[in-house]
Amino acid sequence: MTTTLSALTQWVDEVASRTQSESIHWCTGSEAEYQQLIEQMTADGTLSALNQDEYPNCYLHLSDPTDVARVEHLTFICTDDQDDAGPNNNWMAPAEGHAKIDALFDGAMRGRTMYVIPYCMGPIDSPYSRCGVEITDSAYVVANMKLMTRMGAKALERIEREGKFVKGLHSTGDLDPERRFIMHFPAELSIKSIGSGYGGNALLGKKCHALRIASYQARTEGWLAEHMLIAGLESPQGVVHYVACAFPSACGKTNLAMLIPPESHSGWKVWTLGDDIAWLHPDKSGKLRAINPESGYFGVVPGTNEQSNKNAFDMIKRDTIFTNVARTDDNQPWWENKGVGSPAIDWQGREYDAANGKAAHPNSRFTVKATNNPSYSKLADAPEGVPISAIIFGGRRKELAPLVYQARDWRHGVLVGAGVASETTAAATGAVGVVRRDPMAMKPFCGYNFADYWAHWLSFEATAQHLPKIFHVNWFRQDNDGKFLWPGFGENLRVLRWIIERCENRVGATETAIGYLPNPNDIDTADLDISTATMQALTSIDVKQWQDEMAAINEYLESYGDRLPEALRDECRRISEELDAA
Ligand code: GTP
Ligand code: SPV
Ligand code: MN
Repeated sequence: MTTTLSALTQWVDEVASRTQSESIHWCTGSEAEYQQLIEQMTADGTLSALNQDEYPNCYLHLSDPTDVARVEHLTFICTDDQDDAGPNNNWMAPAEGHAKIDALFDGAMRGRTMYVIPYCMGPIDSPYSRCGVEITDSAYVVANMKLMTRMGAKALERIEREGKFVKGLHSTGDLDPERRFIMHFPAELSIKSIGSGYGGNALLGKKCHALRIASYQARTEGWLAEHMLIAGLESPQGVVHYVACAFPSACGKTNLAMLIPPESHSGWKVWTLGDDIAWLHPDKSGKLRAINPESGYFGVVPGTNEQSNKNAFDMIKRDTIFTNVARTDDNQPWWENKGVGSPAIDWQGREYDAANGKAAHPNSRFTVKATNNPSYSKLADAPEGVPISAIIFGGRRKELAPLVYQARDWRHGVLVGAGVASETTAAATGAVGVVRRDPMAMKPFCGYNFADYWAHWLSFEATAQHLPKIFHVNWFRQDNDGKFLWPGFGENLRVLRWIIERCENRVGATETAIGYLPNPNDIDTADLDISTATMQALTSIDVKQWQDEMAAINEYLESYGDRLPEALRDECRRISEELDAA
């Protein structure tokens, strides 16, 4: 396989000559190709087969121990003007970025095969989809891209037809963290990444293309590329509402996207459209429609068990690539809170010893295609996407943020999104558990200045008449002993029900300075073991704490200077004044 598109041939030739790759493999995306790659990787030690009786077609990859998560400090947006990247991004001038990373690509693929992966983000026949080509020297990346994207011949056909594609160049390099960079050149629709084999750094269709480059494109084209799950919530009456939820990394998107209703909620059903990324477009009727650009899940493994997420637990029993989990003595994958089995070998391939810390890396991941999910919605393949009733922001806040509240209107909702803060997780290298601002859960993923991004969000008020209602949730409030106040997981459906009822104007609410909160009895907890006092704490606000929070949000927003939209400044002031009056 080669291509009729000269721009692509030219680029492939250029890369081959710079990197000195030994051979070129054009990926077709066929099952046979996938199996051949798996065989090759089990032969060379990149993968090892797991217990094939219990986990058919499942494999384990143990990464370099210094290469286990996203590296935000090594991720750059290269725009001519630094202000276009904004205070939310690391910046380098494009010429400097190219020079720096090209030097690392010189000869980087000597003795290695260079894989050319044409891929399509989104249903292959959707006008909302966008294509790219990733060149990589990692067979592990190819196999993951096969599960995560629509990859191969069909994508190449579309690319040849359109003549336009995002260029992603990747090499694992020597895995030295000192020679690791992930650079984005939005104006050139190009990405260059070297020195890491880890998901978000190496599967360039995902965060690099579908969020950073796509958000930049979306701004000029009038849509939104967001770090959101998409799920359909079906009532016992058969009415389905689609929601899109933006929670920061490792804050519960995968879990919510495949939620199993509690026993008391028979007749309810949750359908998964996506667990990480949503592309939202205003349609002719003034609604926002969402597609999931991905076709697989790259999900957090630890914590996945029969109780917390049975759909995921079952889904990853076959056809799955595990990265950095532990193994039992009969070669089954194992992780913290799996609920069954015990570790024999840890994620670094050592005999398990509790003194060495956790058996599975806290950011160990599974890769599996979406169609293996028991709650998979066929509409994930619909070219026109699904209409969104509610946008739900959230984060990990052990204090302050109530279980749920609703923004007064779109403009207020944009402020709620811009003010999101969350405790950091193991999804990125660095300290865990530190509260930081993560607007719209996009801090690591917005390809341009957040101030311009908020202005873009605000602009939808004028272009789409039937915008989704906007909410904020927090499953992570804790008591003084560090125990979660809310049971979470499947029980979150109770909160989603209130959200739907609000969308349908079927339930009242208490109006507060920060937005609408549920009335005490409007969240159904009849069969839950949770006290009235706890529910009271979860559905009320502490005015003093919120005054401080609004001051912190205001200070954060002001750090964006002149570009900050006046509307956000006004909203912030309005809420602070209402809190002062309360
Ligand atoms: P990325 O893939 O990194 O973008 O993350 P994600 O948002 O999809 O996170 P995921 O759903 O994988 O959740 C990560 C962690 O949050 C796991 O350890 C879960 O067990 C935990 N978690 C998810 N939902 C809940 C919840 O409702 N309550 C509590 N307490 N923990 C939750
Ligand atoms: C995240 O960190 O938000 C992820 C995992 O979804 S990764 O694709 O590695 O970025
Ligand atoms: Mn994510």
